Amino acid sequence: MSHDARPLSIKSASYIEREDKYGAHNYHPLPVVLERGDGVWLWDVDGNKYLDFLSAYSAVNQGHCHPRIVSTMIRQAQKLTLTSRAFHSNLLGEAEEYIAKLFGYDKVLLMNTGVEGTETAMKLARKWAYKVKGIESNKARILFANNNFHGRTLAVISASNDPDARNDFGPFMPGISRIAYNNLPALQRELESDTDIAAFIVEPIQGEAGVVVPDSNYLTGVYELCKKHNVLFIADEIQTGIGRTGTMLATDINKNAKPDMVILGKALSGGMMPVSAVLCNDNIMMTIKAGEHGSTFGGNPLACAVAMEALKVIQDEKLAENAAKMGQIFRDGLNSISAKNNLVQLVRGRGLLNAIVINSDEDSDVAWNICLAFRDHGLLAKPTHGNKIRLAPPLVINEEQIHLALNIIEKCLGYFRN
Ligand code: IF1
Repeated sequence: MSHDARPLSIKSASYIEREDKYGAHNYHPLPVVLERGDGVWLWDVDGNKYLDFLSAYSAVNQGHCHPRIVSTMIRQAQKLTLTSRAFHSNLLGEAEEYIAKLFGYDKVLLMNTGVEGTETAMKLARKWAYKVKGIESNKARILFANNNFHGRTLAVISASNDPDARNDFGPFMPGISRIAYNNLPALQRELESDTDIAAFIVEPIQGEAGVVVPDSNYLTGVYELCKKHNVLFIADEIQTGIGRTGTMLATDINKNAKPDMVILGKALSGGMMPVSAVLCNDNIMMTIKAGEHGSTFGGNPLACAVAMEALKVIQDEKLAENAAKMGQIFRDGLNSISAKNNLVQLVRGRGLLNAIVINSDEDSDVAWNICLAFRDHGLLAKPTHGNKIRLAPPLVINEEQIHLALNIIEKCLGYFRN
């Protein structure tokens, strides 16, 4: 069976043609042209309304255009947006104190995009390796997990094993190793055999790999092995953080396994603008001296105001708690759909970071066609790595909207039953 996807309207097609003609072809978007967002809802240029089940890859956890964050942004934008760090500003210290105390670290280094957060974490790890751990200069190695995603700069794709992320972008950065994810013996072997390892950078749940949730003891094991071998445990919470998985940070659920360093991004600004942050204690953060790292927009007053409000919204509206509750209802619903339709091979996730694995080859277009059917029934999602469909709505979603989404998902999967 299949679903005859709705043809593009002339209006939508004209927007897409313009992008094709004047823009780089570095994405393959689902054919839908959006122009308005509010909470869990998106509208396209033809007025069609959709439940957003991607949340800009977990950057709009607070919902699209949250009124408190929008008004904070407008107010600050009319006052002072950017000074550069050549001077102090009245908001930087306030934001740094708020964020550092909220997550329980001595200090924070504010940057812009998520990948700048990853790069900053790598530079801090190397500085710490040479200045504190005492690794020989230029010998420090950083460990990553297979099937990781930490961004798209040349240093960070040097850690990737995804051909699409790496092909024809070489040569790559040295000083990087990779091990199997969710495999403590592999980590132990690497740490025992290579004494030049500065850090292990890992996602608490692998997003791009298709929402891969590790065993419940994995991150605690990572913490213990890194502690034993004097290696920094760095958690990339850019996608899993800020309430997405049902706790403020995904690593919060592992008691007594607090990472040495945490990287935040995406929903740190509620989807308003790029804001990223690296959190760690003084023994690591103070290894970078004045003039050794930074960026024009890093820690700008507008970002400081927006980030503080975005974090207050998550707490005031108890969005992490809602993610845990709605996520459980959602997974229960997906599992009951899976029991009736063998097209859904697997349901996995935590909080409102979930995915279904479709019973098809990775290179088949079934998942894509299912997402086209979702679109035609008022829900937006996109496949990741072929046969997995990530389902991650804003954390403001309510139970009625969860059931609406489940009805759409069940109906559309029914068109493609094996
Ligand atoms: C794209 C997905 C991809 C991230 C983690 C760092 C970054 C990301 C765990 C970098 C960014 C985005 C990037 C976007 C699609 C999306 C993504 F995993 F979320 F689905 F690509 F894998 N760490 N993830 O998820 O943050 O520099 O983008 O602000 O590049 O297509 P960024």
